[in-house]
Amino acid sequence: VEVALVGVPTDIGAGMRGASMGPQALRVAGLAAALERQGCRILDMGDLAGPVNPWQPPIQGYRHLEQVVAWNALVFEAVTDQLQAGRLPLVLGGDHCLGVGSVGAVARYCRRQGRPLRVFWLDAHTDFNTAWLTPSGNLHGMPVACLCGFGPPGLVDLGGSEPALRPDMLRLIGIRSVDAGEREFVHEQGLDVYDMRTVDERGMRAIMEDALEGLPGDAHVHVSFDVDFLDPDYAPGVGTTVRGGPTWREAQLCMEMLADTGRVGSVDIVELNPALDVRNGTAKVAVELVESLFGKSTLVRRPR
Ligand code: DIR
Ligand code: MN
Ligand code: MN
Ligand code: MN
Repeated sequence: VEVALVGVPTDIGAGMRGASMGPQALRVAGLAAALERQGCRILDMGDLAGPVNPWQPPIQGYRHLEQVVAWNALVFEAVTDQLQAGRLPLVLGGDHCLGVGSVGAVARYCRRQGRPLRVFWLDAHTDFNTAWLTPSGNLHGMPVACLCGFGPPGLVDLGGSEPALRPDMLRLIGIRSVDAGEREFVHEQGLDVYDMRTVDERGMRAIMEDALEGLPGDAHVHVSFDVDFLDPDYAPGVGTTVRGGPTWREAQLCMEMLADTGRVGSVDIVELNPALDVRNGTAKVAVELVESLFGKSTLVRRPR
């Protein structure tokens, strides 16, 4: 595979500065070399250049909406370009608001190709807030809602008039922080959420088998990996840590099972905040997980 690294150095959608340094931290942690070891050809497209962070309070439920729209328009275009060139876009965030442009581009591409799409949203949070539900106004808490058609003009219509995703195309894994109003809305919309209680009760293997069930042979799998998915013991370098997340081993299994599908066609790595990290350790963990997502395994394995 040809993998295109697309740097999106933004913290425009977050409540804290620093995720804008994520793309460089991932490069410094050896992302390209790690993927080359898995047989990928790497094209580093460099970083997109969007508006600076004006660091303003929210207006009518949204912080920095104008800038978030501008960044996502750039992301949408860049990801579309890479898909059309036959490459696998690996988006280096940046905060999770960029998921609107990234997944939006993938969804339109799949729709036009007539290919089924399944999106794995690995996160501590459901990211299903809206202007009226959000406790923070931060748009990195809203991308899943935007992709499902609930959000402001400029984001919900990036890829056309219909919503990018139907809830049945999504699998949310590792969830353990859902805001009060968001909780009701997640239930009402019927999102397929594997929260940490479910992971505890059934184990990562069983919940991933469930989440992968019925995946069509020609499906495109998108993985949107919010680094706060991981337990903060393993990944302290994120702005919104929530304890009780997957261990390094559990996360590895999750990535390995996604790799085993052979269907991964696009990936985001988001919310890495080097300003909060220790010796770039969280970026290194993210690279170790992405290696597994691209097929690293200890043994030569026979198909089961
Ligand atoms: C919280 C935090 N639910 C919010 N969301 C985060 O502000 O909407 N998502 N951190 O990744
Ligand atoms: Mn997120
Ligand atoms: Mn999160
Ligand atoms: Mn199920």
